[in-house]
Amino acid sequence: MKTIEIKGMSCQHCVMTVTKAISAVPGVAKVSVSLEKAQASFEETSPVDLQAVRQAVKKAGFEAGAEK
Ligand SMILES: [Cu+2]
Repeated sequence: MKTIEIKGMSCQHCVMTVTKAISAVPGVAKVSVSLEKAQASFEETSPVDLQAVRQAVKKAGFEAGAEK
């Protein structure tokens, strides 16, 4: 499982948006986003390009920080 920091989320709607965005990245499964911890965790069914995850988060209007 991988976990990355997500900046800019303020409500459950943001959580939904980030969850959807990360879920669409190839190889990603079981996305779990925490508003309190400001992070997103996911499983990999195949190696995931973290840059693609960051890009997807950015496109959705948020910022992905460091991997935890
Ligand atoms: Cu929100």
